[in-house]
Formats: sequence, structure tokens, C-alpha cells
Amino acid sequence: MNKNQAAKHHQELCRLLNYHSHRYYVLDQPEISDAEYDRLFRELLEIEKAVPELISLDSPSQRVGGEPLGRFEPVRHSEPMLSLDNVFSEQEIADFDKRVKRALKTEEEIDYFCELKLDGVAVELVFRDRVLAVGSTRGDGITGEKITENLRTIHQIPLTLPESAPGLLEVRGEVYMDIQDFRAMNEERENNGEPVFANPRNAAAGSLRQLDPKVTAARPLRIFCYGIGLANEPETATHQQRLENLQQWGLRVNLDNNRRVTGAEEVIDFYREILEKRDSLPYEIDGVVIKLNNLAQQQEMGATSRAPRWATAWKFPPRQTETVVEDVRLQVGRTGAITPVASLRPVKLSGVMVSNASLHNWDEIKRLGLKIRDTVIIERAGDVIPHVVKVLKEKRTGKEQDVSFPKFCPVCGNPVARLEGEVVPRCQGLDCPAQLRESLKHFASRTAMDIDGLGERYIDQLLKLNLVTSVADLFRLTKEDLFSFERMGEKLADNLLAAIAASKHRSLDRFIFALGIRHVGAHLAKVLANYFGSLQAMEKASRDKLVAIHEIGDQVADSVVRFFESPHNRKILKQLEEAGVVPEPAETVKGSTLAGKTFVFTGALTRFTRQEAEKMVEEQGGKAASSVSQKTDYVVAGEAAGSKYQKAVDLGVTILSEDEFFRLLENRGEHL
Ligand code: 3BD
Repeated sequence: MNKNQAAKHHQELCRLLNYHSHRYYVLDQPEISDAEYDRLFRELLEIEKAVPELISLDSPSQRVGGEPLGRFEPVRHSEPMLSLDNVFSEQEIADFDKRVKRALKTEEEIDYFCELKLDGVAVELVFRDRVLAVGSTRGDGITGEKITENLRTIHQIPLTLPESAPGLLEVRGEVYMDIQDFRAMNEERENNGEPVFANPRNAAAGSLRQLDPKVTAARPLRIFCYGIGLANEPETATHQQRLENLQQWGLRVNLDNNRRVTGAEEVIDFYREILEKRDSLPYEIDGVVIKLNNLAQQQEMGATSRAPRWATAWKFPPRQTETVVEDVRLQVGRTGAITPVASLRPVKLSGVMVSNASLHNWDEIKRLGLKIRDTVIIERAGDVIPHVVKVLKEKRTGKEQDVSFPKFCPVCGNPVARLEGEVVPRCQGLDCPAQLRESLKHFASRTAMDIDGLGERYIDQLLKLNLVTSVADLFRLTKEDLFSFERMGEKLADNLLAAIAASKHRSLDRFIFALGIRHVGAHLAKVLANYFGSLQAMEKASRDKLVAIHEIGDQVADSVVRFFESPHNRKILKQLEEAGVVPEPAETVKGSTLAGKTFVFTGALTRFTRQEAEKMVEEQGGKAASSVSQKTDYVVAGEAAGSKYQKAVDLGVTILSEDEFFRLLENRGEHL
């Protein structure tokens, strides 16, 4: 290939990769497989290696993160990034609406554009000649910090804009992290002994403030754009149209949630609707932003030096507040795990009274340095019950008491043990009523056996009346049994019995999940059900057989084996079977993530034997072959790979390291 051809090919690859990256990261509608994307990406890297002058600022290869910076340079925004005024009530929004009408000298209802107020980090992206040239933080609104390299690692930010976009475009947006991604990242940090971030916003801010872009590249950052700075904008009448333009040019805007409304009443409807939806959104928001939709009207109202007069934020009630820990109670879970829960002096938090906060575990108490009677900050994030964020040690009076580690189960009085390698103490009582209560709750829950109507209230009555000693007893209940409940009628009893009977033939994965085997959540229950097909097959599996299954590790395998070894559990399984609880067998489907792909392994693998690796490929629908040919899709090269490696290079077959191979297997939906 001569240089000219190489340049052309390079340009085409950039175009293709940018197109597919946008489909995948922004539209969430990929058209090609990860492997195919990866192949294109590798081709790009190869060309750039051969002809380095082709490496342009907007090449997809430049996302990965270049050399670490010494410091962040200041950049002045060509137009200040203003602040937002705040309102906190319906009255204040009505006042805002009146001010707008007065300023515009109109009595007609105003068109507003209502947006979610993302709780992230405000940034600006400067596109010159349709190429991302500078990216910066908001800073004080006048001057921010140049974090171009870090922003480039965010796949939802385009590196180039299409021909239709203006030559100069400064885009403003909010970089944020999804709550799920944030939790997963914190979990991993905790496992690695690294400090955790307090909330998604801090995590996003911390990730953008990395001098090494490679660190930022590994963080799950996202962006929503909400406005522009200096730009050669085409004729545009409304804010809504502006956002639609941004979307057309490949920028990510939140048009699914944001919308145009007419008049203050509808603004209030929007606010209430979003407040209601707040806990089911994948990201944190701290309110809504109300903007005049008509751009001419925006002009007319203008801005102070601090904030536009044509917009306001309407903040939600805070999710953090201060209160006092009055006591620390002990809660016993279905596996006997004893977790501490803080009893709080009741306070209002995001609009509801709360009197409990989760403390997760005993290490958490140590980490927080928490004592009983401490003044603390609690926070409610997502749908979980509030947790203690911080102890305000400066508010101590000397009357605080240490929280003591439990020696006996608070419910059954049996001794508590903290097993090796575990952070949680557990009640050792097999007949602990608290464990039984929690097992029943779990068994009947929607994601397990889904026994409609069998909630906490009835479970407590069943236990109080001594009607059940295990989950198997549920299937022996009679109508007479139920009539001894408080407020139980004919119809209710029939319904409950019918719901219990209906659960007898749930799918195998639900049943496995319902058993409450330690470390086997809904997902792994599916993996096991699909692999074994029946409980009988799973019961017989050895530890070795279990760990050979993709996604099943030592801990899970041990736990499964231990579960089936327990005479107590065996007895209950037998009783369940006798009561007619026979789950639908699962089809032992193999994964299809590697369907049609042929792998050849060469060199020494460090994590698995070659047989095991080949088996994993087959489990995912792929084929393992022994020699490299045109038909080979991947060569996985371990240490000291030899002639097969060379052959793969010669034939242009994709070569994976062991790590890359495992990532491909895990198929986390990311490109390698
Ligand atoms: C959002 C200003 C205007 C362009 C000024 C109207 C203050 C952070 O989702 N619109 C949004 C969001 C933030 C906005 C504007 N629209 N300004 C907006 C915003 N949908 N979060 N902000 N900002 C962005 C800020 N940031 C840090 C410190 C002080 N102020």
C-alpha cells in the first residue's frame, strides 16, 4: 500500500469507527459485533503504526489516552459559562413565570423547555473545523481547566462532527456517571483496597481530574449536552431546535426526558413527574432546569453577570441531611449474616421521614468511626435505604458510646461466629427464626418463586402461629391453617393457596435463586440452570466441574457444594419434591457470543489449561481448532507463542492476548 492509499484507507477506517462508535455509545443501537469493531480498530492501529503522520487529533485511536500531563492548563471560555438561579417551591416558580411575562410584556402562556438537572460536572467542548479541539471544565465560569485528553476518552463525545455541523461550535454539557456503574466501580475499588467515592458526582469529577488520561479512559463516564457557547449556529428559533441540531451532529442530548411545555402549570407537572421518576433514573439528578424555549425571548430577557434571567433551576429536596444516631440495632439476614442498622432521630429526607440508615457492615462502622449518639450526615441515593455518609466528630459531647461487636444472635441467642476471610459475623443457629423469616421472604419474592401476596405480613403470621419451619412447609398449608390468621377471609385464603400452588413449576433458574445459596444471585442462578438443566444434575456436580463453568469461581463453587452437602438442606429439597415442587427444567443452552468463531490457542496460558480454555470457547458457541488457517478468527497467544503466532501474523488473523481473550469471553459489551 502506498502512502496515498494508506491515507485514504485510514480516513475510511476513521469514518467507519466513528460511525459505529456513535451507534454503540450514543444511540445504543450497534450495527456490528464487538469483534468486528475490534477488527477495524486493529486495522487502524496497524496503519498508524506504519504511517505515524496519519495519527490525527480526531483519530479514534486517540481516545485511549496519551501521555500523562504535568498539570492542567487554564483556558478562558470565549463566552462565560453562567450560573443558574435557584427556586425551591411552586410559589417561586409562579413568581419566575410572572417576571418572565412582565419582562416580555405578554399575558400569553410562555413556552418553556424543561430539562433534568444532572448532578455531574459541567464541561465545554470546542469543535473547530468539526474536530474536537479543546475540552475544559467550567471552573469559575470564566476560566476552566483544559482536560481535552480526558474528555476525548469518553466514547459518547464525538471526535469529529459531520459536514452539516458549523465550523465553530462550543458545546456545553454535563459529564456524569450512571449509578450502577458508580456502584460497580466502588465495589472494585473496595476489593482493591482503594478509597471509594462518596457519590457519582465526586466519582465523575475525580475521574476528569486525572493527569493520566489512561485512568480516565477506564472510568465509565457519560455526557448529556444542554447548550452552546460561541458558535456559527444555523438559523435556529428555539432551544428545543438547538438541542435537536446538536443531536443531529452526533452530540448526546437528553431528549427522551426533556420536553417543551406551555405555562407555569405544566412546568409544575413536569417537576412532579420527574420527582416521581427520580429513583428509577439510571443517574442522579438534583432538580430540573426551566428555560425559555424561544431564543428571541431569551435575548430579550438577557442575563446578569452571574446568571441568565431566562432560566432557573428548580432544586429537589436534598437527599443529604444531618441527624443523630440514637442506637445501632442488629439485623439477621437469611444466611444468618448480622448487619448493623442505625436507628435515627427521625428527619425528613428528600421529602419523606426516615428513621433508619443502613451501615452495610462492621468494617463500615470502623471506617466511619461511628459511635452511638453521634451526629451524622445521612444520604439517600437511588432506591436504597439511606446510609450514613459521614460522622460529624466536631459535634461530639463525650456522651457517645462505642458500638460493640455481637457475640450472640439478637434473635435466637445462639453464638455468632466470624468465619475466616469474611467481614460479616453470622448467627450459627440453624433454627434461628430471623433466618427462616428472611429465607421465606426471599423464596416468595418476585424475582424468585414469585408467590403473589405472600409478603412480610403473612410470613410473620405463619411464623407466629408456628405453621412453617422451612420453605417446604408452605406447600403443605391448608385453608384451615390460614383461617387462624388475623383478618383472613375465604377469598384471601383461596388466593394465597392458589398463588403458592402456582409457584410449584417455576423455571429452574428461579428455583435455584430461591434456594438462597450463598453467592448465587439471580444471574448466576441462570448460568447454573442453563448449564445443568436440572437440579439433579447440579446437585451431583463436583467442585472441579463447577469452577470449569464460565463465570463460576472458587467461592461460588464452594458455596454450591456446601449447600448440597448439608443434611438440613437435603431434607428440605426432598420435602419440596414430595410436595410437588418440580421446577421446569432448563434447556441447556450454550452461549452464542462466539457463534461461528474459530479459535486457536498457542503458547502457555497462565490462568487456565488449554483444555479448559477450549471448553469455554465451546460453551459460548465457538470452535477450537489446532492449526491456524484462513478460517481462523482468533489466535490466542500465551507466553512463548511460536510458529502458530507467526502464521497468524502472516495471514492477518486477529491475535489476542490471554487478557483480551477473557475480556472477549466475558463479553461485557465493551470493545476490547
Ligand atoms: C444540568 C450552570 C444555562 C445555560 C446557564 C441555562 C451552572 C452547571 O443538567 N443550563 C442543564 C444543566 C446545567 C443548564 C445552564 N442546563 N446552566 C445547566 C447549567 N440541563 N446540570 N449550569 N453550573 C451548569 C454550575 N456548575 C458548577 C458550579 C456552579 N454552576
